[in-house]
Amino acid sequence: MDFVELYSSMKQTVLDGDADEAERLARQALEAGVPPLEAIEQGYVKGIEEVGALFEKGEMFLPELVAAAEAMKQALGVLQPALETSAQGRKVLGRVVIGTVKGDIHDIGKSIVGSMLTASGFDVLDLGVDVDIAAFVEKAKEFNADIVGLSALLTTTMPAQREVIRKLEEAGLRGKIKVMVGGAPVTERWAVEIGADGYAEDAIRAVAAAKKMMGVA
Ligand code: B1M
Repeated sequence: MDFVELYSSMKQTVLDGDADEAERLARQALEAGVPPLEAIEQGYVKGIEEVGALFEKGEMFLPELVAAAEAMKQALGVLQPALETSAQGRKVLGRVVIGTVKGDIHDIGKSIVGSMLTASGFDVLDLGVDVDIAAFVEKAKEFNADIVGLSALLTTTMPAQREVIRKLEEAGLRGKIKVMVGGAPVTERWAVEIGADGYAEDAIRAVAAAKKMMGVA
């Protein structure tokens, strides 16, 4: 099977919500030497994007969306550790606390961004999803973070990004901690409006933005 065919099968496993097959193909890809990020982006992400479009048009429903996300996560369970191993033994570029904001349980993109930052030499503390505004501030202090990364996938949860920035300001931490925002509905314009230090459209750009914030770009 060539890579193009493999990517197309990966996409299909997400559309079918077939978690076992998604995982099997992820293992096959690693054995064949496919770069993990390429498998994620050329294969599984294409599937979940199509699922999102079908869901929006009312041609796919919530149970199918859940199954598709499960298939994607099962594959990521195989591919993410492979992404992250490339960071071992390297100099730490910075410390990042990342999470999906309050009210929002979308974790796929945020986790890819976290893995890519790890792979690129950042120390990352992933707080998970539906993270309280105050928890970002507390954990950033505890972890001695240089950057707080806030992911939001819903237009209704984007305002929580602004709230975290406010709380960091109130805690007197904004001079020390940079804030990066992202997620499908988030834009550069929104980032500027809420006073974030950076925005990234995808995981590769998130690494570039984080490096820039640390002055290592
Ligand atoms: Co949801 N969902 N969902 N969903 N879901 C969207 C976001 C939606 C656009 C679908 C649609 O209608 N087309 C829509 C939002 C509409 C809106 O607000 N405008 C939507 C909705 C409505 C909902 C529910 C409300 C549905 C319902 O219950 N009726 C519900 C909300 C639950 C909640 O959070 N409270 C819901 C639930 C779910 C599932 C649980 C079923 C599942 C998530 C499972 C999981 O994550 N464990 C799910 C999924 C899978 C999606 C879609 C289809 C795919 C999201 C995804 O994983 N994309 C999504 C459609 C879409 O986005 N087009 C949709 C792949 C991922 C790699 O991309 O997350 O964008 P993404 O991350 C990218 C970049 O955005 C960026 O880099 C990543 C990697 O390249 N990035 C960052 C992300 N975070 C970053 C942070 C950074 C920097 C970059 O710095 C810190």
